[in-house]
Amino acid sequence: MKRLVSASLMCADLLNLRASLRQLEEVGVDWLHCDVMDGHFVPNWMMFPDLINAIAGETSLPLDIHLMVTDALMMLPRLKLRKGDALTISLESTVHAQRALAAVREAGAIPGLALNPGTPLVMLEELLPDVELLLLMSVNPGYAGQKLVPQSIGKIARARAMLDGAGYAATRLAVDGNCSFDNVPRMVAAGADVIVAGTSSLFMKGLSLQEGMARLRAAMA
Ligand code: S6P
Ligand code: MG
Repeated sequence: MKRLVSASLMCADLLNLRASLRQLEEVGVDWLHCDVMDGHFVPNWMMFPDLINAIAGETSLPLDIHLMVTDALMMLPRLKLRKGDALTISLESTVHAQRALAAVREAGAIPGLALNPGTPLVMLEELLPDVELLLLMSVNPGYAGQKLVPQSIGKIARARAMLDGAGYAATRLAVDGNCSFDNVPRMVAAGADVIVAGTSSLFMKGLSLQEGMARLRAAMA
């Protein structure tokens, strides 16, 4: 499976988002990761539907929308999803996760499911047919710039084995949180194929996006 870089837009220059989008296209990121935070599920606030829809109108790159909100189903009709966009819900916030995943597929996007570091993989078992993108949080959601929860690497390997063993080899496995130049080789070796790139790599202080991207691709090779 081709390994993808999903650039975390909350780490880009938020006051110059249009210019950031152009630069991210130029350096060749694969997806644009849009974090949505509602101040309830996580103690922070980030992108809202109208902003995400405006971004979708401004780029042809697929959007990788990561909902960290208490009510994913309420938000779904407000998003103008395009074919190829991914919409990931947080399992811990969503009582009717199967319904939400089916609604995302029905809306024409790739249905994704995110698990917090403390959520065991067994919670995913009954949802496997409904998930095309599994996003493992390798930090507790809410902020950029946090340290890896160390047991995440083993969890990636167990998740990949679980997916493959159950006949879901085509399901993508994303990792989000402290995907640093040091951590990414271990994440990829464990079976991750989408790397969410934030302040630990692509947007590292003192590096240009070109340098960050080159180092990240090398770490993912
Ligand atoms: C965190 C959010 C992430 C961050 C990303 C930042 O709740 O879901 O997508 O933006 O993890 O990356 P880094 O390298 O600063 O940890
Ligand atoms: Mg995220």
